[in-house]
Amino acid sequence: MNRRNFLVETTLVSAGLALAPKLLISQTPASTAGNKPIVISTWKHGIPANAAAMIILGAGGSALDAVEQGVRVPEADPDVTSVGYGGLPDRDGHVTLDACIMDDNANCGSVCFLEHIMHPISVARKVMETTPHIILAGEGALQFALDNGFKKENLLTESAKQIWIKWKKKNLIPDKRDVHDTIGMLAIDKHGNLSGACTTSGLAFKLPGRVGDSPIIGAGLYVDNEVGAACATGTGELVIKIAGSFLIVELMRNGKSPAEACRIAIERIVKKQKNYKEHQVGFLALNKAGETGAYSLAKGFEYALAANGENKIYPSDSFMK
Ligand code: SD4
Repeated sequence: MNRRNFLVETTLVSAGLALAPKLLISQTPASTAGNKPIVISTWKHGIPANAAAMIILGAGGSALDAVEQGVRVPEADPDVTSVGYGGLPDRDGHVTLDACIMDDNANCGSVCFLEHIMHPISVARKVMETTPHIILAGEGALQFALDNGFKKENLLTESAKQIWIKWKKKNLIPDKRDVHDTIGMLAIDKHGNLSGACTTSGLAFKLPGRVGDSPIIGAGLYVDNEVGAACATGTGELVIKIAGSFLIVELMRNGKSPAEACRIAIERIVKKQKNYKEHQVGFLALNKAGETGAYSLAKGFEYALAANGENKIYPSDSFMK
């Protein structure tokens, strides 16, 4: 078994997904323009996350509350090995988390290199709402969380630990296309206001101290309530280099559709990054009119879209076919 298959298989089996029934995949979503509320999020774990967000939006709640509550679902799910509790650890066996949130007034909050806290997204929201700062990191972020009533917990599940031990023993170099699956979520509420959230345990087996794109405003997430919102998943280093989510929002400001904007951002990565074939990056976008779009570097990126009374998985178009 090559190292790519090893990682895929061990991750899937540990997540209980290998035997799970296949989710129905529709090819193209119907247009969502004008049909508020809408929630869009990355990967299959976006389905239960969207469902939680839609409960809030359906009751007339804000996009901000919806995205926070939505991404808390995979954060607390031990079977999701790329977000929060159950996330795969860094090289030394520590689960370190990155998250950020942004609202319709350009307020934002972020935490990075945070350990022991199940819901980094809610800590990021607290940073946004109760401090004059935007980003808190590491020990300082942990202390802030504890001071604000968050509980210190062990986030390394037995199965994530076993995957890490196996990885160490075989001395495998993780394939950069397999060790991600951040949840990024964008929502528009019934008033037409946009917000977004992004939360992850980052690249599995990363160097201790490494921070990815997910807590970086403009890279993993960006929201401009006049224009639209975007978020990212995949190799964070590539996303940071092009300020991916900000770039997509600016492209939409200049008239591109969400899908075109995501494609142009991926093409920018291809142009600038010689070894792009070794990576995966996926972008999602949602504009003020309620149109959505997605595009990825490699095949296999999927997203969950909840609108018009449905909540379904769709495959993203990709640069590498
Ligand atoms: C990162 N974008 O840290 C994230 C990776 C990811 O699950 O998708 N994580 O680079």
